[in-house]
Amino acid sequence: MAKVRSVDRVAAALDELGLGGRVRELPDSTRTAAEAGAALGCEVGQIVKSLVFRVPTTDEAVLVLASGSSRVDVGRLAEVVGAPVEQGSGAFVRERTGFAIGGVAPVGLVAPVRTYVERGVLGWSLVWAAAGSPRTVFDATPEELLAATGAAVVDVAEV
Ligand code: 5CA
Repeated sequence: MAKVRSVDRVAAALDELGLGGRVRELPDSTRTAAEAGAALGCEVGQIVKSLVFRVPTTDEAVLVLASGSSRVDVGRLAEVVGAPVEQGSGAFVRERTGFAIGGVAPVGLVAPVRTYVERGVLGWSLVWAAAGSPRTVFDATPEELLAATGAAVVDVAEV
């Protein structure tokens, strides 16, 4: 497969989804939800974290799109998945998504990954997600994000 820059992969995926032109490159780091919120001047809850987990028994990857103000409870996620889960290593994240940590996007992955949306994301009219690098983001409504990813909404935040 030809090597395509990860930000270009995300932009192409968004174009195909009818969400073209949404990517914004920022002068400041958006590597973490807190940094992205500060760089965009929005609430940290509006930042969508794209968190990659691994199912040790099957080596499957699971992507959780979580509100920046939520923490994913791995016990609750394991119940949804039906098997124990652990946080994916940096190498695992890169292999399964084609993105480095800090720039993992919900679309434009190198291969399909089972994806869930944490319910807290639905509490905002507009959210921002990473677009393939630690300085790029794109905006979407939660409904657009759900349609783009085909993800189910799940209650996996720590309470
Ligand atoms: N660009 C922002 C959102 S716009 C972003 O990517 N945020 S994030 O939350 O999706 O990515 C940071 C996350 O990467 C952290 O919450 C953490 O779960 C994960 N992470 C950070 N360092 C490591 C590491 N060494 N190994 C595995 N996961 C890590």
